Amino acid sequence: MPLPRWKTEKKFTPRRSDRFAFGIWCVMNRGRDPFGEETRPRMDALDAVRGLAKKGCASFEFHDDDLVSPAASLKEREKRVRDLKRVMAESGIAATMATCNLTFHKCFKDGAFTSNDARVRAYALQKTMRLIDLAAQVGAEIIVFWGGREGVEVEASKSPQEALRRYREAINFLSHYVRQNRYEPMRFAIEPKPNEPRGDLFLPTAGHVLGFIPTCDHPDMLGVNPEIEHCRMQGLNACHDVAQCLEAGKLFDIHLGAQKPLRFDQDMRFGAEDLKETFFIVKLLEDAAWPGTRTFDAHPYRTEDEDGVWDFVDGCLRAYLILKEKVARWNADPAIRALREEIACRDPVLEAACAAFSPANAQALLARHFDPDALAAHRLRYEVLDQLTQEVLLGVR
Ligand code: GLT
Ligand code: MN
Repeated sequence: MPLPRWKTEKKFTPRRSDRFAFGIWCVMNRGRDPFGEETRPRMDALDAVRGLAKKGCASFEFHDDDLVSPAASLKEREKRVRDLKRVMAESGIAATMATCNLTFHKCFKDGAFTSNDARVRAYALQKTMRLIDLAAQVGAEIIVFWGGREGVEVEASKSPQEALRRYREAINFLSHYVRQNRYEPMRFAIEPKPNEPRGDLFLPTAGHVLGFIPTCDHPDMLGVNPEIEHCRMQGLNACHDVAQCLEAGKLFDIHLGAQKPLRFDQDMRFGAEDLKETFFIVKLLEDAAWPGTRTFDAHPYRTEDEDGVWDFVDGCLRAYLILKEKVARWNADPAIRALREEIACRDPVLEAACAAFSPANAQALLARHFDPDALAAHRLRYEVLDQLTQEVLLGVR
């Protein structure tokens, strides 16, 4: 069978300067789900890192347990870290984010930082401090907190206020640990998710995380890691979630993937669903020249074999680069520009008067005559604007 064109095509070939990354757990994913066993063989973390470097990724993200079993001795652990650093140096790939696996072991069945059991909470802190040390060794400057087990099924089992207080205590403890060890500029990003694997998770949306951050000891060190799939699981507009993090200066990391709304966490290839919303997320990041890493957190379909894993990687990377080109096309499109100018309906005098309160501005606005019917008569040609967007995306503009 002839190769798909993109295997040999120069255009849309990822470069390090595109700052792409994957969680290594995405390519190590073996296709297991709650109803079926693995469909792919094991992939070693170091092969995952090598493979991603070969695909043009600038960096990768990882869990402590992806690299080394929690049961490993200190010696085994150190050897693994040395091997990882060698692979990173050889293949020219960096580690940008590290995260502690506080979900898999059964001791975390009722939470880690929010467990009712003080011993579990303490173990979670110990495991995370070790992960932070590991991150510092390999140069990962972002630590993600995804509280996959921080939640409840039985409301009577846990006070939600108490749980949030415990969550805060853990984040505070660990942020002091980073500062004590002079690991700055290391920063933390909390990744919200509404449910799954728990019935309800604490800190379910970006908005909840943004509300939580200022209540912590070192809010400057704290940001958000929004994931498209987690927003869309709730039927929320993922683009608006990302925008709010960006606007607050709190977009520390991002997880890109695809998801049908209001379902279980599907984690599909970036671009596989809702192209228009995905396009606007790429537009947001590119227009803002967001300096962070474009990280994919999704997994190959369970139907893929070990080669299909790399087709999944190619697909995510190409989808981003193609959408980035569409963004440039959309921004430069004369008809779209003219329509947006018409819609903007600028008035420098009024804009200046509204921009900040002063007694004079308030006076000027109170004295001004407005005709609401005339305001309503301004035509907003959104049908055309949206159709033009569709046509850019469909490749006819
Ligand atoms: C897990 C989860 C992701 C988180 C990862 C970080 S692990 O795969 O589904 O959304 O980002 O711990
Ligand atoms: Mn994620």
